[in-house]
Amino acid sequence: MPQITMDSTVRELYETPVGHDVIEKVLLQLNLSEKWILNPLIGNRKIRTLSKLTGKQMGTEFWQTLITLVNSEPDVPDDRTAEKSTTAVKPAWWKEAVIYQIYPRSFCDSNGDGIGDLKGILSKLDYLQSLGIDALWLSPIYDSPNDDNGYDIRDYRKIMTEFGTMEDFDELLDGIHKRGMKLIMDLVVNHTSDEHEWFRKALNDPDSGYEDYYFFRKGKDGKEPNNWNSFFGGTAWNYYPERDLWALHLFSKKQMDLNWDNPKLRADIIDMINWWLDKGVDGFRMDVINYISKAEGLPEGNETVGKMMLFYGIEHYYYGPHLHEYLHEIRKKAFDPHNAFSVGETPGIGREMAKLITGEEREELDMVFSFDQLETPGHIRFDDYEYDLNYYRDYITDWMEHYGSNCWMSLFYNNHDNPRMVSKVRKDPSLRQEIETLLAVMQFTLKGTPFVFQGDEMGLINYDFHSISELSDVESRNRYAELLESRSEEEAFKIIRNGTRDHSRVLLPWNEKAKELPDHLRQEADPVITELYRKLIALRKAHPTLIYGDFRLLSRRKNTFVYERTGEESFVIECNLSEEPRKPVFQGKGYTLLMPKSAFGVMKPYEARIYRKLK
Ligand code: TEU
Ligand code: CA
Repeated sequence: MPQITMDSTVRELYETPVGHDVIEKVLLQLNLSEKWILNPLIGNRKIRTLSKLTGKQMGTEFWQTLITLVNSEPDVPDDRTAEKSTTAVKPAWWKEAVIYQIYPRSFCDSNGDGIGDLKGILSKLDYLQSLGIDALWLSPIYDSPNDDNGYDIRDYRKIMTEFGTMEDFDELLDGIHKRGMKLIMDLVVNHTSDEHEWFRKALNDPDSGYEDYYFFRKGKDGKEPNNWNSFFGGTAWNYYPERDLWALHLFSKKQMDLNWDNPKLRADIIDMINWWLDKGVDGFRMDVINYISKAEGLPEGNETVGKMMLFYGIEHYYYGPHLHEYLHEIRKKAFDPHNAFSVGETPGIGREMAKLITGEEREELDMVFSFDQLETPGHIRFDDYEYDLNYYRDYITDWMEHYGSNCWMSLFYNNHDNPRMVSKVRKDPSLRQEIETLLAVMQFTLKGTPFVFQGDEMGLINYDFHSISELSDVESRNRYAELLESRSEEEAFKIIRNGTRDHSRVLLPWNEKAKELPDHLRQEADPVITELYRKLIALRKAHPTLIYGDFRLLSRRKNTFVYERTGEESFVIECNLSEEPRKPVFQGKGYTLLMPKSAFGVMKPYEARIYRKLK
């Protein structure tokens, strides 16, 4: 790939994988469309000229920082998009599967202590199997002091006491496999708990050999080694006076980043992964896996990038210099020998970078979660706004059309880090069922693997939290404390309530203890939505065209999303993306309407129709 310089044009920058994704991210932040770059007036300008034009606001360093990041990636994706390649999609179980994410702490409590546990999950395996679920992804169940609900691991080979024992785990794994399902564990190896043995040894004994498992650094003029800040507020550095050293933590003060440049650390991690795979685990979801390689010397974060992304230094660790090398190493030394599945959580990674991580010829990860579909342009999770589904249509169509046959998408709206999409689309729950039906129809008929988050199939919505005391999430509590420096309690709480991760973490309704919660924290499971999920999952399984079939957009008129899936069969799906009834675009001639039964004429608010071509 040609090196980009200040004399390259914006268009040349945009044609590089990292350049494409970064510019897309900037346009997203600034709520500008791609036309801006494609317009020759901008596209043909030299970067040097643009840096002069934007000098004051963005500073010349910004462009140099960007060029360094772009040139750090020598490869370009092997582009197997429809127009460039006829290679068929290689079949795989995880492409045909429907995966269900469980957040153990709030899923099912078997012993009445109000905390979900492994025996609780075991008791719900028949329910999950009857839904048509093929694999379970468990958020962390390892020994942890729970500063971040298990994403701060103290011992990778021990089950968290509150969740049960290793015997409970073995019984659960056996129960899952006996029902022909698979188990995906959560791999949290960007950081460990500060109570992990490695960190304690590193801190207490400089000659333990574990200091270099982390990022211990001398301060600068008595201050932090650099200006990086934490995702959970404040600086990303802890100071340890007993050693007169600082240590890096991109997340909470008790989640210490691991130094993946240390080959001994990588060997220990790979041993641990193989230990679980030898036990029969079928794969891993890999937590913030794109952050594991940090730029040499942990350089200062660029001011403009920090302001724009709210996180200083992110350009030095979200797509680091050795990321591909380390992902390839894990693949070769752990996943391939066990034919294990891998999906990476990769916040900030765009479409082209995702291809370089998941292209099957790259031998790195099978899939990634990209998160740009979760908020509409110019918004963040804590903003008070309603999600415009026209953006989701354009986002998903872009990936459907450009994410080649050698890559495979993950399809999800919810997880344990976000409020529920149905409530983002419309706060007032009066059309809840219609919106949930629309979201499910798209999730199970678009091309990719659906990830259902616990409660999606129950029709759950966001919670009307009344006060900060009802929230336990470390990110929400830290952010609330920060907001109080400049706002009233009421204002601060309103902002936190918009985006708190606790919306997706309340004890599920089938738990006895959930019935003791105050009314505003209780919801009932909706059997209509559960039956809908059962039907859609069965439909997808019965028709391989809905899995491997080609995708083609038929209409993207305002508030309209019509697409077809073709292969052995042909399906057309028409979606009304708004609460305004409207005439259908697709007439359905020569097709039979599968869902909803008896729908015809004007489409109701958020209505979605599935047609199958008659033989
Ligand atoms: O999340 C990583 C991540 O970047 C975010 O989604 C994050 O939760 C938050 O939105 C920061 O802005 C993963 C896990 O999914 C999350 O639960 C953990 O808290 C985090 O990593 C640290 O392990
Ligand atoms: Ca329990």
